[in-house]
Amino acid sequence: MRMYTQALNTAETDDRGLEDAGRAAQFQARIDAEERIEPNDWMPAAYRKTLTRQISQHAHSEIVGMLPEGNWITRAPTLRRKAALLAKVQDECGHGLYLYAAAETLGASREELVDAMLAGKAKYSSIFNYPTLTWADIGTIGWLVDGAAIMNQIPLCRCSYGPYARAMIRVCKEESFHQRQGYEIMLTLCRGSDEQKAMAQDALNRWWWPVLMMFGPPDATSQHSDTSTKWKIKRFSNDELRQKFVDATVPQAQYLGLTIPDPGMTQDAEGHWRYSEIDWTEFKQVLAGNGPCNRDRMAARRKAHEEGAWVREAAAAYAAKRARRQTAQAAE
Ligand code: FAQ
Repeated sequence: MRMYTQALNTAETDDRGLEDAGRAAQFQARIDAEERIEPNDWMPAAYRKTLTRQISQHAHSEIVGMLPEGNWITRAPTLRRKAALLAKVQDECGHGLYLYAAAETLGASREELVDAMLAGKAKYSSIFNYPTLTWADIGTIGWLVDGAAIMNQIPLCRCSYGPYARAMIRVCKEESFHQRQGYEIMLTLCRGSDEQKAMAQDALNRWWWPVLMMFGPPDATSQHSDTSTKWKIKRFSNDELRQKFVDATVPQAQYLGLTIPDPGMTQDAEGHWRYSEIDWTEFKQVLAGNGPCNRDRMAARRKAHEEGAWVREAAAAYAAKRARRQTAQAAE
């Protein structure tokens, strides 16, 4: 369903043979002047392509990201925890929907974007390929995964592409609630029994390194960073955001009385926490589909997509019926 693209210029009409040096220079001048690019504005085909890639992968991450936490909704320890977790998981679904809508303004249909993910051609965040073994994992996801997401997404509120930047504003507000609910779960566990504190430490041990990988490969090997920085899609590099996240998180772990599983970590003269080498082989393995839960996640999404086919068909049939009725009424 091409809900948002009907009134927009298509890639064929606005990119056709017009990508000359003059237009590209004008486009870059608009970016440099901090102007927002909107769906009907001329844009280089590569800008459209990289944004469609990033926004759709971001959307897939939100949707696949519902699975690890969804696994704990029926097992949350109290009614209050259950209500908050349910609301958080629903928020993630909403984020996926705003992001698909933002990607559609670039001319791709929702169907083709989702199909690319289900076919394994489009990525989603590596972090959602790890299992949630205990209740402390739910606290850790809110604290660290949402914490990392906020660090990455606050600058995206100033991204050069209008629909993406605007979607990020609401997403970030909701993520900050998620981060606090996660931290509060951790605080409760850390102030609880020895077993509860050990459970919190174990979750931190398992999630720390995968969370650092969320920010993407090191700058030296990040293939899209140069162009995305030039186009002000990215305002900070992968390593810069990773460092900001580590610096913000160390005092939070200290307050909880938890130990970050990196004995080599030291604070430099400027106050930055220097962490040890990340195991990029693990990251590559997860991206290649060999993480602990990749197969389960893809199977769950394919099943949900197949089981939801009748809902999409019913919605499309109803939309067609309404459109026919409106045309008939307009003709009266
Ligand atoms: N996982 O050249 P770069 C959330 C890929 S938060 C998988 O550096 P770029 C909230 C990258 O796509 C998580 N793939 O790429 C939530 C590229 O491959 P490609 C989602 C990764 O785009 C919380 C290749 O590696 N957030 O969902 C990862 O300049 C709790 C080379 O990398 C976003 O998507 C990774 N970690 O920078 C939900 C934020 N890192 O596309 C539920 C928006 C890199 O050529 C529960 N995205 N790759 O096949 C971004 O800011 C950027 O895309 C980066 C990567 C920073 C992720």
